[in-house]
Amino acid sequence: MPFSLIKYALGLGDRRAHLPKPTILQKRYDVAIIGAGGHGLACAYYLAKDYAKTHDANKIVVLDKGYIGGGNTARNTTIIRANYLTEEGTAFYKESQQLFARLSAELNMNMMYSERGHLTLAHTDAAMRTARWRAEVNKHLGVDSAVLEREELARICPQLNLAQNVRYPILGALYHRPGAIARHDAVAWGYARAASQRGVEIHQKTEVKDIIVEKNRAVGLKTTRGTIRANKIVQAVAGYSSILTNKIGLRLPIRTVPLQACVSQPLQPFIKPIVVSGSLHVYISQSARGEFVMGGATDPAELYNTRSTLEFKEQLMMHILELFPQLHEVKLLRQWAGLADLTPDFSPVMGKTRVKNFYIDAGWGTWGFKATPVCGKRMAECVATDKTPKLLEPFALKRFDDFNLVGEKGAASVGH
Ligand code: FAD
Ligand code: PYC
Repeated sequence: MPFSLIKYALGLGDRRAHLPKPTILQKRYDVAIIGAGGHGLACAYYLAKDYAKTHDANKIVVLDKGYIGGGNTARNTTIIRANYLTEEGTAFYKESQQLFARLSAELNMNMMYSERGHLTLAHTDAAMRTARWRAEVNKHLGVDSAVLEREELARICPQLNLAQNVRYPILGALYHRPGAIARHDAVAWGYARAASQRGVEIHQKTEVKDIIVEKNRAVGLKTTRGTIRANKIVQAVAGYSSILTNKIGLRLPIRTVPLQACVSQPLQPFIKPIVVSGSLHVYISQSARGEFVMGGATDPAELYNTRSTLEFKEQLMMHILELFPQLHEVKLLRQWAGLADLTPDFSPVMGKTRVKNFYIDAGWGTWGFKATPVCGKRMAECVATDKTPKLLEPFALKRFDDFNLVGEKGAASVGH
């Protein structure tokens, strides 16, 4: 355990869990952020911390129609990795992984960041080829990734069924040693508390109904608690992204579909790595509490609903039990869904838009939790300076007009 965490064991950590309550919504803010998920809160925190000279933290507001971290942040399965397929993606997620590794100390809250190793199984020659491709791109950018043959795979994850007389025999895997998991609500609450301690207002149960645009410039928001004016507006509402931007005629190339996951009863930890099979559309990891956290492919049709289905569970278990037959008597505890905002190239959309002073953070589909720190930090830079940071350039909304896509489907983990 790092020394910086020992203070929690001794009860010396920061115990101020509650946020100061903002009561009234002011009439005017410098920056208004829509969405108190990990992304909106991280952006508020880095704005308040890194740009205090130009942006008064007492004039930054975060608005959420629900509660802090209650959207996809609460529903995600917390896989953090940088083993992407493109140079742009790998460099971006690498910075996030580095920020995540220091986040407990930065926010003075235990994120339960736990490096497990991340295995992407290959069941076909094509999948082995993609694994080799990813390993080469990753190594080139200083990200620890390697292709494993079956013997090494058996050493890293001896619990995995490597028998060849099964429906989908495993040929090998991409191994990403720094692949990690963390505690999702600690991430949201850590950023919320740290932003709020710097003066940022966070208003829950405050839905944004419309964005006010005058002469192609975003100037305010209509909310369920009244209208506010703001110099700059950031939208970080994940699955609901198109609903809001459609109101101002800004079309996003995004489809919203449900993504489901589930968790088992806890067992004593015995599987260390995170195991993903892109071909079988399943993944599994064992949490610090011993629960198996499992997920599958996105639902096939567009829908704004977070219901759970029996088909999902049946499909998922069919393949999970082929990979880990020893789990056949383990009981499921809970099942849930979130809303994935999918882009055509499986990469996010971040930065400025054609509407002046309106910044977008969207298109996070099934992959955005791992990006929370880097996206927050770089979006804050973009908003504060009104310049697009180098790391965000490839992810501009404009890429869909220029056909300059950042194709990450082959590294998406979840099937689509
Ligand atoms: P959210 O956490 O969804 O926050 C958006 C907020 O905006 C919500 O709180 C919502 O209430 C609010 N909002 C919406 N509309 C309005 C409005 N009009 N007014 C005010 N507020 C509004 N990613 C990974 O990297 N690794 C994973 O392992 C992983 N697993 C996943 C598993 C599942 C089942 C799901 C559903 C997603 C998974 N993801 C994963 C993706 C990840 O959860 C999201 O990309 C990420 O949480 C997005 O964060 P966010 O802060 O942008 O959105
Ligand atoms: O992006 O690694 C990921 C992921 C795994 C499960 C859902 N998303």
